[in-house]
Amino acid sequence: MAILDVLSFPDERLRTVAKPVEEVNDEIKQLVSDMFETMKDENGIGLAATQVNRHVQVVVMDVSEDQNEPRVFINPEIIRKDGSTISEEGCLSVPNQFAEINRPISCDVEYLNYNGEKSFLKAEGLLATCIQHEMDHLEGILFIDYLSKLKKTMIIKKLSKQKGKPDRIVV
Ligand code: GNR
Ligand code: NI
Repeated sequence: MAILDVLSFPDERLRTVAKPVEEVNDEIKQLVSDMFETMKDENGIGLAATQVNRHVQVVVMDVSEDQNEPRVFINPEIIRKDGSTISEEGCLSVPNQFAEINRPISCDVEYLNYNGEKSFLKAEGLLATCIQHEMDHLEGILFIDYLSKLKKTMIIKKLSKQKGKPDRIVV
């Protein structure tokens, strides 16, 4: 078990597109276990492998109140999405910044589970929002990419103050 470093914006490695997992072997299982440990340590409800600089299609999540419903999604694909809802999102890679984001309210996901078996999930509400947020990471997309230029610039300014770095970031 190990706690991994989480990349934060504007790290370009967050823009990497993840590759599908070929086989759910011990190496992937180790990554899943380290990702759960990292997610809990950071008090997150989800984590994509991209965020820990591993560019494979692996997502871990636990959106339950008591943090006792761990979920693993390997090679997830959204096969249906419906409706729309606005909810507040945050991201461990964009620390302490939150914004209202519009996404489909429900979706169906096909994926491999921890045992490498083909699985299916009907998701709505927070579960649907979170799986879409995580799957975006696997494609190099961050929630702030959906914001207007003005809102994105505001968040970037706050982030650079927070780090005390005179980063000049062009959106
Ligand atoms: O911990 C997290 N909370 C959260 C809240 C609303 C919508 C999405 C999320 S995911 C985030 C953890 C994270 O950054 N996952 O990539
Ligand atoms: Ni995130």
